[in-house]
Amino acid sequence: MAVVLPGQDTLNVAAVQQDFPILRQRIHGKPLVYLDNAATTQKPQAVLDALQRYYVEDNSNVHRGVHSLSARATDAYEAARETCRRFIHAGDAHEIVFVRGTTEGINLVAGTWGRAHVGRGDEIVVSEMEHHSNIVPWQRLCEEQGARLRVIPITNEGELRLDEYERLLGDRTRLVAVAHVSNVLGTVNPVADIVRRAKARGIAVLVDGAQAVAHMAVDVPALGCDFYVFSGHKIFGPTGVGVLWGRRALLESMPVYQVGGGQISRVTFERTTYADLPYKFEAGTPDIAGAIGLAAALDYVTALGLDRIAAYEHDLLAYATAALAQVPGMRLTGTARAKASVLSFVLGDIHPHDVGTILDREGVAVRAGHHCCQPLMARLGVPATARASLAVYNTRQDVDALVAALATVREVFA
Ligand code: 7TS
Repeated sequence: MAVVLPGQDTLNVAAVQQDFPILRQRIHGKPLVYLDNAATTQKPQAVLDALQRYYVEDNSNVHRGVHSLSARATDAYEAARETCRRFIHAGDAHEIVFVRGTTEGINLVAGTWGRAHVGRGDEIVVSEMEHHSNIVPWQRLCEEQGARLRVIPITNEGELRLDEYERLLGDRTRLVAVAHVSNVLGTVNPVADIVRRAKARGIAVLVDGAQAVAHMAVDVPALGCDFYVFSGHKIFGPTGVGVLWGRRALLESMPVYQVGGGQISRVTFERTTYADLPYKFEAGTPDIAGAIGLAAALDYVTALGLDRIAAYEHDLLAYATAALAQVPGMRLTGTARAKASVLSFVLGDIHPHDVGTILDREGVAVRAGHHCCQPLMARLGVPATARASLAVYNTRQDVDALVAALATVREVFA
């Protein structure tokens, strides 16, 4: 079945669902309604096939062998790098560093660029809505270097206070690190604007794209940032692989991160010189299959069309927002004007973990907890939320199932 309806340029979501074998199952006797996509997405058959094909036909180590399998593995791994480059419209495949995921990408920048460029009295700006992965590496860097972490506050709706942001930027600001899309609030941050204001002062910007890439087209030159990071598993690819993109000149100037095999140029016991980009940051055998699977996922998403995905999810989010608003006791956290695919909520005084557990019994998978955003929870004044997060294979029927299951939750706690 065609995933794009011929002549209509809209997605055939029934066909998209068919591409995801895991969705065809029952949980506690009920059809699975998977609404935990911000944590991780499911994998289409095309990705599963790419992983299988690699291990069945091409498995070998990259960059070292003279034999045919190694050449094929190397070609596929480097082709995956090129697919990643194209996907985010980067200019140069040497700027694509394969990492384990967003967390490792941010740690790499903090541990190398950060140590080289952030010193005593300097400042790093993050926002109140960041995931711990985009807080803790900077906090540790600040502690090590005697620098200071500054925080952009948010409004009650969950938007960044750009006036406050502007005020935070100063002579000592070395880096701004912000999420493209919040994993709790769903807020789509005005990244191009954030970058422009930082760049006007010569400040570097890292964008955490973990929650953006599966939901909207990302064009790093248009954003103007210096680093962009994302995880494969949040865009229908495998776990254990992700991408750090950085401007070539910056990556070239950065000290190495992990050291060892694959990232060196020449080693003697006296001295080691390192390989060129991107290999200087890819020590050890990489996740070859992961990179190939990620490329298959990006090809899959590209065939669906990011703009079509964004339009479809925009409608679905509006439908879900209106439907949840009808649920008695519902408090939606995150009502920014620009939002993507995430609905966090608190239902009366029922603990979000209880909400999540009962929803699971109805076949509906959501996440409950602090979502690795404890400072944001403190700002919202809640210990936790329940979170439904949408992907392109979700439908209005899924939202209806969520709403029906929430009625069951309320009955249990009545
Ligand atoms: N940044 C954001 C905005 C995220 O949402 C996540 C993961 C990360 C960074 C870390 O990504 P990783 O692939 O390195 O783990 N977010 C979530 C979540 O919301 N629920 O589980 C993981």
